[in-house]
This record gives sequence, C-alpha cells and structure tokens, in this order.
Amino acid sequence: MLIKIPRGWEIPEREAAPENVYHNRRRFLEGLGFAGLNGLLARAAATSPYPARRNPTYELDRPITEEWAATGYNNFYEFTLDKQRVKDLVGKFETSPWKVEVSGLVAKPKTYDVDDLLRRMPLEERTYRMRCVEAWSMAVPWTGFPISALLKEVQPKPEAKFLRMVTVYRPAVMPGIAAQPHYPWPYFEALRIDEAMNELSLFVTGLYGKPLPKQNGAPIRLIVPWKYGLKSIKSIVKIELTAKRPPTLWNQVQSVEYGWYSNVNPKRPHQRWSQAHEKVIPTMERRPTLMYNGYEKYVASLYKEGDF
Ligand SMILES: Nc1nc2c(c(=O)[nH]1)N[C@H]1C(S)=C(S)[C@@H](COP(=O)(O)O)O[C@H]1N2
Ligand SMILES: [Mo]
Repeated sequence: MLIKIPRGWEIPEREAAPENVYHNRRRFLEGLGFAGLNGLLARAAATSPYPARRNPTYELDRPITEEWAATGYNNFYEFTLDKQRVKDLVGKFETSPWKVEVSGLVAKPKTYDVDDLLRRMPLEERTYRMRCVEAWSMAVPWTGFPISALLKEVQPKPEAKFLRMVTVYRPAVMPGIAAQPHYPWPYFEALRIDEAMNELSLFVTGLYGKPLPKQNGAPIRLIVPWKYGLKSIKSIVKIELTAKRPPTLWNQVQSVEYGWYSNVNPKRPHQRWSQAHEKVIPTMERRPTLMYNGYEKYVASLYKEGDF
C-alpha cells in the first residue's frame, strides 16, 4: 500500500476525483453506516494517487477505448507476439518494488524507487490518441507525469542531447524473450532531449484511473503520442543521458520499415502497408490517420523535411 505524504501543491481528494467517482464513493461509504470501517476506507481512498485529476487540455476528438480492449490487446513482445494473450502471461512478472536508474550526462544521477516517484511527481490524467505502426489505434486515459519533471531533478549536463531507455530483462518470467531469440533484448528506445522535454512526453504509471496493468508496461513506461506506439517503451529500468544518438530496437532490426524518429505520418507508407488510415480497436472502424497523430501544433517545429 502506498503511503502518500501530502504536499502543498496537491489538491484535496474531493477535488482530484472526478465528480461522479467522488459522489459514488461517498454514497457507498455512507451506505455502510459503520463508522470504523467507514473511516478506514476513507483514509485508504485519500492515500491513493488514483484517480489523478484529468487535464482538460488534451480532450480528444473521439470516444475513449473501452478498458477491456486497451488492457486485453497489447504489444509486449517479451511475453508473446499474440496481442490477446499478453494479459494471460504476465502473472509471474513482479513489478513492485521497482527501481529506475537515471545515469549518464546528468549532474545528479539517481536510482529512483517508483513508489517514491508516485509520491513526489505531479501526477495527472491525460487522454491521448495511440497509433500503432501496424495501423490500429486506441484512445486511452493515461496517468503520469511530464518527463521534464524528472529531468529537472537529475539536471542534464549541457552535452546531454539524447535519452536512452531500457526495459527490464527477465527471461525466466518473460517467455517471449526465448521464443524470439533473434531480437536484441532487452528492448531499448531513445528520444532527443528536446522531444523528451516537449509537454506531451509522459512517464506513465496509471491507466483508467488505476495503477498501470502489467500488460501495459507496469510500473512505469513512456508515452509519446505523436509517434508510433513502438517508441513508447514499457517497464523501464534504465534512463541514460547521452551525447551521441543511441540506437533503437526496431530501427536497428529493420531500419527501412522503422525510422529512428517513427513519427506518425499518414503520407509515408510502411514497406508493407499504407499508413493513411487506421483501424479503431475494438470495432475495427476505419479512420484517416492524422499527421503527427493529431499533435502537429505541439511537435511539428521539432522536425525537418525527411526526418524519419
Ligand atoms: N518493452 C516493450 N515495450 C513496448 C513494446 C514491446 O514489445 N516491448 N511494444 C510497443 C508497441 S509496438 C506498442 S503499439 C505499444 C503498445 O502499448 P499497449 O499494449 O499499452 O497498447 O507498446 C510499445 N512498447
Ligand atoms: Mo506498435
């Protein structure tokens, strides 16, 4: 159980919870009519960081994907290539306690405990479009904090130009690693530091107002919504600041099909399919794909013609 230390900038639980959640919870507590249990439950509710307050800036143009679909259709190749089986294979994967090492070109390198990050980082909920390079999409309420909040703490040196991120490597409980021995595990990804500092870039710890499910990358993953989903690395254990551009897994394995940037671009087809449209999970309704996945106004200025 997470013990939350209240801090000045935090808003009371009553304001943080969406209206209906708060009222339902209160009705439930009152209905119990048992003071002792009532108080206990109220205190438990007040110490959880979920649900965090939704940031209205990122309201979407489409309905939110139903929770069963976003938590039951996953790409997490360390477990299996079968998207509908990932959730059934994560049972032995322990995600608490969890450490994340931040190292390299920073003034204050530090190994963080994720529970400590949950207590101290400015958690908020954001609904983002999510577009996989395989031409399917979702719309998901993530809970997380801006990457910039973490970088501020570790203080990147002026020479630091990139972030290299690495997923945990546990072949004993991740059957996909042995099943796919040709991939260069552990999964690795990277961003330019100005991409990481963009307001859209999040480290995510929650989904649908609850802690992140294991199949979605618990306990901490990246979300960069203007890029194909493969950039949004799951279950991160290492973040390194570097001067040279680090390789990324998919770009290294198949550079013709997967660019280092992998920005969503409906005008640039994949070698094997068009990227102009996407299928919405779970209905498979067809929709046009938007430039930078609809986040052009936030990120277009970061790139030049031909960046791929
Ligand atoms: N470590 C790791 N991270 C990963 C992947 C993976 O296989 N391993 N798949 C990526 C791909 S291709 C996508 S589309 C998203 C899927 O995230 P979701 O299952 O939460 O929708 O995770 C990305 N992060
Ligand atoms: Mo993906």
